[in-house]
Amino acid sequence: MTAHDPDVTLRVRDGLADFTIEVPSWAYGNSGTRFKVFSQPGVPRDPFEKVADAAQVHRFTGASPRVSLHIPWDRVDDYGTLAAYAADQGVSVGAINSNLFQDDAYMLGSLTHADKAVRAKAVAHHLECIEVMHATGSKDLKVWLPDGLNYPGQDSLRDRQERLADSLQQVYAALGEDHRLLLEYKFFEPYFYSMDVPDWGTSLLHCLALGDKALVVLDTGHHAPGTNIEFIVAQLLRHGRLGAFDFNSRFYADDDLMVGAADPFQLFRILHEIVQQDAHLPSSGVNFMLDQCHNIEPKVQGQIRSVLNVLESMAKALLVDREALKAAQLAGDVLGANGLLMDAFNTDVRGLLADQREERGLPRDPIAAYKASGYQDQIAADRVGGNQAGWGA
Ligand code: LRH
Ligand code: MN
Ligand code: MN
Repeated sequence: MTAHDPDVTLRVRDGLADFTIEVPSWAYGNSGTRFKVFSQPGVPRDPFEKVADAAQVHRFTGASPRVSLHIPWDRVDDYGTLAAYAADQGVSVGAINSNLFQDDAYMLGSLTHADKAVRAKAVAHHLECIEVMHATGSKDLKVWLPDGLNYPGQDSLRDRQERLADSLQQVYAALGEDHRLLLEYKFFEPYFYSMDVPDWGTSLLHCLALGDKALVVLDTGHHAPGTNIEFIVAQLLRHGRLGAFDFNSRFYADDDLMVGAADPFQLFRILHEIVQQDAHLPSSGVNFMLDQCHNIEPKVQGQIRSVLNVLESMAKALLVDREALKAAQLAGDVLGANGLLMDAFNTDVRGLLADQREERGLPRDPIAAYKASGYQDQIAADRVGGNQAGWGA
């Protein structure tokens, strides 16, 4: 297979026509590990500057028109002004992420806490996030629950699920008509014995109890090593409950490295399941987001690279000849079916994507164009005293 066959070119162009990737506001601030946060020149000093950086990613890729916010990291006095600024920059506000992991009150839990007053505080935080959604036009409330236990016996596993169901119900009831609640799972960290939403099954059960507007978020870094993530994708799509991805890549834990950097083949396998169920089309409602930190690499460039990595992988997934694959599968042609996937994965689509960008008036090489634009030098000169990702920025 070559990427230049006319029908292949068309399939990729059509498949990517309305495919977008949402970028996170927190990717542009300084970040690091628990050992060291590195400072980089020109990092944003406030949410407006984060939005400006996010807009650069869209300007050069044409594929990332939304930026997710994290509250309170991106708290501002007037969210309408922030949304208007985003629109001026050519992007819009995407998901609103709540934050339950930076308050002393939540040491033993937030939405699951044994004390009703702490649960009420955590629910109230989500009501604030819903207000932000109304003010910015955001449709997705994204909840990652950092609650869990470090020691067996520390609290009742069962009671925590009951409390969580009750808290989530209160949040769900406050959603606007066209809002969705996206519930993210993670199997470990910040607690290490048991997390309260450790896996897709737990997230799905809570979503099913809540109603149609509750969907699961799959963060690719939140599974045990070796987990077959594409199976989870296929299963959630089958039930119409895959709300969003947090894309990133990992070698060991929740590394938050650039998507497609550690295991491009896994990304391809995931996107193959997406394409098989037409979930790359906006009508599927799946929000493809990045959730990454660029600790040691330049941040805007890191985001551009990540968007390109997803587009490349998606283009390869679109190359797979669905009819031929189905025929091989039904015929029990093991090697034929596997060969169709491997051919697609091994096809170099970079030239094809550059051609298609050019057709749309975008740069063939977005990273080179960004570097040549002078934006990075400008922000390094203009912004003195940029902040850590999240905290205070
Ligand atoms: C938790 C997580 C979640 C948070 C983000 C900062 O590990 O993936 O999505 O909101 O990191
Ligand atoms: Mn995440
Ligand atoms: Mn994470």
